[in-house]
Amino acid sequence: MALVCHPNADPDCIGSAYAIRSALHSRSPSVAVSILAPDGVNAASSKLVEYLNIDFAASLEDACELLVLVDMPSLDQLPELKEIVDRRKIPYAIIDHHTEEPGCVDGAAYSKLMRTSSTCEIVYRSIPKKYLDRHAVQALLTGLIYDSRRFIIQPKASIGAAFKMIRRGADFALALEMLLNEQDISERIARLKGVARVKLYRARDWIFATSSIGAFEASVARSLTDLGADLALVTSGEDSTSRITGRLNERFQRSTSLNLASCVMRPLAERLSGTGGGHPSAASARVSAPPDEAVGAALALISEKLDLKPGELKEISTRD
Ligand SMILES: [Mn+2]
Repeated sequence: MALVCHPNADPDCIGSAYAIRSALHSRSPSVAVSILAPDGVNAASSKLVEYLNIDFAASLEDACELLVLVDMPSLDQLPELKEIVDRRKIPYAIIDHHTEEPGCVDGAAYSKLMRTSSTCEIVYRSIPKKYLDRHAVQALLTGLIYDSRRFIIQPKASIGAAFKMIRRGADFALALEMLLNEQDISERIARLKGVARVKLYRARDWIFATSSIGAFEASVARSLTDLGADLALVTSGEDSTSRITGRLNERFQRSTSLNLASCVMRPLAERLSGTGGGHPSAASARVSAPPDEAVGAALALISEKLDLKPGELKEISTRD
C-alpha cells in the first residue's frame, strides 16, 4: 500500500500519512505501507519529518495494490504518478478535507471527505484509538495546529480535537516547536523579493496581489495573503512554461465561494495545455505559457467567476 502526499507536502499531509501508516502497522503488521512524496515536502514540514524519522519511498513499488491520496482530492497535480496508476489500474482511496471537487470521488475505491480544518482531524476521528501511539497522535496534533492556522479555522472543532489529542499524550509545546519556522535564508529572500515585486489590483472591496519569483511560490503567496491580500497569484517560469500558485484568505473564500482549484487552476491548465489542481483556497497549475500570460488568464477567469464588470478590476499603483 502506498500513501501519497500532495506536492510540497505540508505538516497536515505528513502528520496524516505518518499516523495512517503507524495505525496500519499496529493493526495489520503484514501489510507493507510506504509513504511517497513525489513532489517534495515544504519547509514547514522539515522538523516534523525529522522528528518522525519518515523514510519516503523513492517510487511506487510494482507490488503496490492500493494507493491512498492523503490531503488531496485527486492525482491531477501528479501527472506522472497518475499515468502509472491509470495504466496499472491500481485502486485508490481519498482522505481529504474542505474539498468540493465535483466528481473527484467517482473513480475512488473508498473516500473519507469531511469539512474539517485539517486532514489530521479526519484521521484522528476515523481510526480506533488503540491503534494510535503517542508519536502518531503527536504527528496529528502538529498537522492540525498547522492547517487550522493555529485554531483560527473552525475553532470549536479544531480546539476540541486538539484537546482530545493532548489528553492522549500529545505535547502541545512540542507541536508548536516543530512548526517554528526557521526558514532558510533563500526562502526569506524569496518572500521579501516577492513582496517587492508585487502588483496590486482592487475589485470592489477585494485586494488581489500578483508577483513572480524563481522558487518558493507558495511561501510568497502565503506572505501576500498574510499581509492583507484577499487573493495572491505567484508565478515562476521562463518564456514558454510557467508555474502559477494561488492562495485565498478565509474571509474572501467564505464570501465569494470561489474555488481556486476547480474555477481557476483546472480551467487555466486546460486552456494553456498544462496540469492543475489543489484545494479551494490553495491551488496551483503548470502551464505552457509565459508567466504574464498565465497571470492574465487567471485574473480573467477570476473576474468572470466573481461576475466583475469590465473595468471593475483596477490596478493600484505601487509607486505613489
Ligand atoms: Mn490539509
